[in-house]
Amino acid sequence: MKNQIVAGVLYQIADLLDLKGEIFFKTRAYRIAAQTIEVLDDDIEDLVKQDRLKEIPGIGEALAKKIKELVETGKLEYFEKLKKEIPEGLLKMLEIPGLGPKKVASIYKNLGITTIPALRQACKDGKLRDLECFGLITEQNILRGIQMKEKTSGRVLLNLAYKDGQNYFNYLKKCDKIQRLSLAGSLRRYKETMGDLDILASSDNPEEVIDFFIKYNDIKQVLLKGNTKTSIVLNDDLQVDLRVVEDKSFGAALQYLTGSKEHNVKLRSLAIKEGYKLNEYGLFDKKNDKFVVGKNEEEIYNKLGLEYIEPELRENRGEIQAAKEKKLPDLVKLDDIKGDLHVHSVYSDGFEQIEDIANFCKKNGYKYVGITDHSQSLHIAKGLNEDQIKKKIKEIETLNKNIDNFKIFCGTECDIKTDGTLDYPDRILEMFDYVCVGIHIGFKMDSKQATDRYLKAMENKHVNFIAHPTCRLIGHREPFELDLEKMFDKAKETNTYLEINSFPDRLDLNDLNVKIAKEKDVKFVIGTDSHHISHLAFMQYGISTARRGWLEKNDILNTYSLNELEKIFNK
Ligand code: DGT
Ligand code: CA
Ligand code: CA
Repeated sequence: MKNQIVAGVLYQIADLLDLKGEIFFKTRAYRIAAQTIEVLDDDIEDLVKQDRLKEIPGIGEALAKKIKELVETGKLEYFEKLKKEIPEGLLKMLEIPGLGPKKVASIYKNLGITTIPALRQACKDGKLRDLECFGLITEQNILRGIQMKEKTSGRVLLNLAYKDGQNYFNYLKKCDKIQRLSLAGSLRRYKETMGDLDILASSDNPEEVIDFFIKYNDIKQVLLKGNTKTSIVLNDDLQVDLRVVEDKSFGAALQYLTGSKEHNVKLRSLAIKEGYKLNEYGLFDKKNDKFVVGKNEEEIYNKLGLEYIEPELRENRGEIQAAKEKKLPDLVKLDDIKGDLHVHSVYSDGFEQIEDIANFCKKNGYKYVGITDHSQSLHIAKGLNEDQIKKKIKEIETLNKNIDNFKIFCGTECDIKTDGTLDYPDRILEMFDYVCVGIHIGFKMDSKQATDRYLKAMENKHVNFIAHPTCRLIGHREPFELDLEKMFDKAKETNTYLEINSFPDRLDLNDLNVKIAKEKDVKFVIGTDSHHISHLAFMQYGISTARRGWLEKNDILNTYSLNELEKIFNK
């Protein structure tokens, strides 16, 4: 059984418990275990076989027993029982952004509603506004949430698609009939969500390649099997399309299949202007249909008078013009990152000791790490009071004495209160090496309130960067409607960096906003917001967002050397 299936069951248990009105900590334990298992490198089946489940942080006796039952029998009695208690449609209703378990339970209890269409109708008929704790605004928000869910549903987050894509790719590499192989489509462009995966292969024996492709062991259904194309659905419901072409067309096909559609349309019209015809088989002379180039993408771009354009830039956001003028950015790379400045430890709601985090970071080539635990008012996340901060600073000082060529910074992720003041007074903020601030409660604000809250926070001279600025959760919570123009101007004026949060359901700021902010000369931090060591690898998704936002190395604080960074923090 796949890690993702086990994680899926745990998520559903958490939702069901929420609907039953169980306490926060019980449901949270299931969610955290699910998050951890989802990104685990180890196969959950192996861990069960080797009796090693309890090595996973956050998994105790009771949870280990349930996972074991689920993996060994394919079923979990506890889950089945819960599902019988609660109508299935309520779980679907929980997926509506802005609708929590308390409200869903109340809608069910008072109105007997168990499906989204019935809920939509009830909102339109004005039946919800009279329930306790509801109102006209809630009704409108729910309608908007339903719309949003319809917009994103069926799309898969980058990290999960990436894992599926890599696994399939590694399997296909073993096919000796394949000459060249590449991921394509939105995954090669590292979009934040995928509709489906696209893979391209070149071969003289396309049918044998397709036979090999559909023998993959994670397939639920074969949708289509042609001579040079096939589509399947994986067990986790993600569709994968394979296209097989002759090797001389590999570059042209890769260019076509990588997209985006908008980029391709623009490129094709440029080709026509230049006297060519471009399609997935190659670049052809318009007059006599003679094949010009097609083996590599570079040749095609170059023939059209362009520099090679990295896949992440191919969204028709000015990249073709920039390629013509040789003004494409020199995109930042994962290797440029020298450390992570947004990491939680056991001091607040993270899972590991600072020492373990630091050793892991150092082993993986980082030069520094910043531990940013939550601030005092965030009780649910075990925010730190003054005594705990002092203890943490001491501990970090001691650790730093015993570790060479590496530095641990003591930071904080300080909450910004509703009035824009910070959760610690200046006297305490001064104790940290640096300060990151973010909004974690009090989300109900109009555009002006939200913007003002940030503008005020940025006025505080201790603030170095803003975490996950729009607070969106992809598919679950809409971003704040900020006046970004004002935000970016203030960030520039106060020298406040903005975070690209790498958590796959955040990616916040997103690619578009990053590009706009960069045009205003704003600088960035790429943080992972890790609560577990396995989350540190999310850095790659922050990097892909940065690349999609046209960022170069120098735009990003945590590409700086330890020396340079210390200078900036000491200013
Ligand atoms: P997705 O799957 O929604 O996340 O996004 P993509 O970009 O992977 O789109 P997909 O899978 O429908 O198609 C893969 C690529 O094929 C796309 O990026 C560009 C190319 N393509 C698909 N349809 C068209 C089209 O109608 N015109 C052109 N020029 N290219 C297309
Ligand atoms: Ca696709
Ligand atoms: Ca496709």
